[in-house]
Amino acid sequence: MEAVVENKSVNAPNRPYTLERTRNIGIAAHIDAGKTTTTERILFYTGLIHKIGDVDDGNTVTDWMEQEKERGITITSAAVTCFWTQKATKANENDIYKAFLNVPHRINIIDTPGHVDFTAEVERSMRVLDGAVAVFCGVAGVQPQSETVWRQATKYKVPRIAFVNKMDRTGANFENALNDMRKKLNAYAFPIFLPIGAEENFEGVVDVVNQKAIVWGAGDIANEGLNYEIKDIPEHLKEKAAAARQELIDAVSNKDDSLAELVLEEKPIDAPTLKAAIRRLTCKIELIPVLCGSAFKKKAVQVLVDSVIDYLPSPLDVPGAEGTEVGTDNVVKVETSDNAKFCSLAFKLWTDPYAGKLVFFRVYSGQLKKGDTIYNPRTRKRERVSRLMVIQGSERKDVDHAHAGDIAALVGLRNITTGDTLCDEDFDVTLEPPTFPEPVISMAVEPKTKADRDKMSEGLQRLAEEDPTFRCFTNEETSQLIIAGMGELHLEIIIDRLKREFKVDANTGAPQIAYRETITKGADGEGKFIRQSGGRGQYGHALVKVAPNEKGKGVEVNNKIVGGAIPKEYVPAVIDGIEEAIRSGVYAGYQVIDIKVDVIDGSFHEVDSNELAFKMAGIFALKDAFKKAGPILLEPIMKVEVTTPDEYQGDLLGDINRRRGTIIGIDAKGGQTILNANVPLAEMFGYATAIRSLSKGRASYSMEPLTFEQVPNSVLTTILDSAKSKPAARS
Ligand SMILES: Nc1nc2c(ncn2[C@@H]2O[C@H](COP(=O)(O)OP(=O)(O)OP(=O)(O)O)[C@@H](O)[C@H]2O)c(=O)[nH]1
Ligand SMILES: [Mg+2]
Repeated sequence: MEAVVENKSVNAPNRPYTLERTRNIGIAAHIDAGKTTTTERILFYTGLIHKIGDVDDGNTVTDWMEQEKERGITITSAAVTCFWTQKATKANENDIYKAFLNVPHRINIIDTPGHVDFTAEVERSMRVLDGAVAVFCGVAGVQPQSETVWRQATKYKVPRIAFVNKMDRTGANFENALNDMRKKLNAYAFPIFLPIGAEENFEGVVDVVNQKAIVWGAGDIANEGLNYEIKDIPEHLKEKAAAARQELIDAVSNKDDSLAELVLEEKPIDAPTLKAAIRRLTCKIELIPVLCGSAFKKKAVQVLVDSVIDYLPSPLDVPGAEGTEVGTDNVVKVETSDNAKFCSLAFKLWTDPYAGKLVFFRVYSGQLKKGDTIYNPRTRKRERVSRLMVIQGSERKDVDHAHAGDIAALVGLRNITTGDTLCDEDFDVTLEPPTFPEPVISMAVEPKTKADRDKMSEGLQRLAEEDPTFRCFTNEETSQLIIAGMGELHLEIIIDRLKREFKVDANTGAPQIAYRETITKGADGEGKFIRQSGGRGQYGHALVKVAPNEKGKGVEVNNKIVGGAIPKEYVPAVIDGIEEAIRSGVYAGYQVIDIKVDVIDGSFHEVDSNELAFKMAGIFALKDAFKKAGPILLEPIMKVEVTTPDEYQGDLLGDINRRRGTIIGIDAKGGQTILNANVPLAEMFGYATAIRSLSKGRASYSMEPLTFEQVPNSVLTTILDSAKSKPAARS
């Protein structure tokens, strides 16, 4: 057994599980790959729950929302804490080397949704995790959303292991899934477990490192997968297993010098040496160990948890967080240690039916005690922490302490939004918040009874606080409430939550495209709001400079006034005006994105100046500059993947062309043709019906938001005209 060296200088004496013995992991995958089922099994084997639930019965721990239970899909990510000790209790289990045998570990797991409409949940989870289990369907292999979550994990530098699930399903093929990973994800992926049998004969796995078989027995699920046996590798797999071990050693020694040395000296490689080298590479994201199993049939989940401990990093095995000193560009290292100043990131807000408002946060350094005061550099406000909590299985458990590397929840704090840094007041840094995509679809909503209007806007406001990809606002011209989100399902769930949690029934309009406006060059603009005709007048005057901001960087408004051209007390009013104009759009009434605005000059009048006049001046100045800055309209572009029998390929391609689509690739897989294309969302309404009739119901498709691109001139006029006649559609 590898000794767990626990570093006293970073671990406080009172923490129950040291940093070395902590794993923060996410489970991420395409929709329906089996993330929630896998998580549920993990919670059962780790002893956190005593009865296994199933997604299809609507009784799993992590899919606890009513909408999740009813639909059998995950909507919101759930963070749960569990505990695992690698054991050798079965006969011959000592033949299997486990790197941390008998050492108790704490695992924080975040089960994420796979549906594209809830991609923000994956984004925020990846931001705070140290490692991930990427789950793949053994039949379908790498699916479109698997690529997306893989990209998200890469973006946040998250080490991962791959779990090829559903090995019991008809058509399951481990090799295909592995090749898919190598080809489509460019993954340096190598099996550390091989399947024994497949489909209804899937029995268990070959442990490649230890060259042993672990078998759950065909069809035997009555024991909830608790009984397994350690056996010799079956005769027919011996050669394959030995080859896999050799391939693994070659792959690892290609990248790991110390293993390469042993190979060169032709020394035998024992399991501890090999495991340690695999762990080093996995933590550096240079290798993806691949496992397989069937979560549903309760096979090979224990080896998955053992592998999480063996290979995925503790908070100390990944580079420490970095923050920016407030008000400067100075990068500050945040030391992963209980003994450093407190610094954490709030990554999720959630109104819990039992506990009230929860703020989930990840501690990067220092410790937090009940009764401590935390500081929020964004608002420059302090708040006292009266309650701390962790979620264990379905229980909410009060705790007194949170340490470096922990994920926990604060209860009852108010002025916090997703992505806020919470820290010690004398450690004034901000951590990089997760970034979220822009909503692509919008619709008008109104309460069924007029009296509910206030209740409805309050409910929508609350839901928008929790979900950074959901927006709601009032259209200034029509006074209609508009909601915007990542897809029709996303908005449907919002309306449903409004009804159940806020008791407001709503009527909705047809979904509309959430176009955006931006500019292509820099320009200056001037705004004056001057009324001086007897009596007390109005005087506001501002000059601004606008410039395009980097794609995805959003809106930045800065005050660059020098020498009091606009008195300090009126600058916020100017900025307020600018922000209002940005929200309601200039060119065609759609929200403006990716723009930098500097307030550079202006003038004032001793008597007639006031806040309102300066706000109006801000609005006018922004509009003036924007019009001169080469404004363009942007539309959401979707990544579309169509799977079809060969014979319909021609018709489907023609149809995509008519929808202004660009074909990215045409591949063959398992006797089907896969078409990949980028298509404007505006052209995708009604696609489900079209594809059905073009392929006699045999083709299927999935799509997800990819980016925003300029609307071509050929369709611009139509959009501008309809925006004028239907202001409610704008967002
Ligand atoms: N045959 C088989 N079915 C499985 C397996 N794992 C999960 N399923 C089934 O696949 C369906 C989806 O499972 P979930 O666990 O909800 O999948 P998920 O990845 O959490 O789905 P989302 O959260 O909605 O993205 C359910 O009907 C499960 O019973 C497996 O190993 N074998
Ligand atoms: Mg799920």
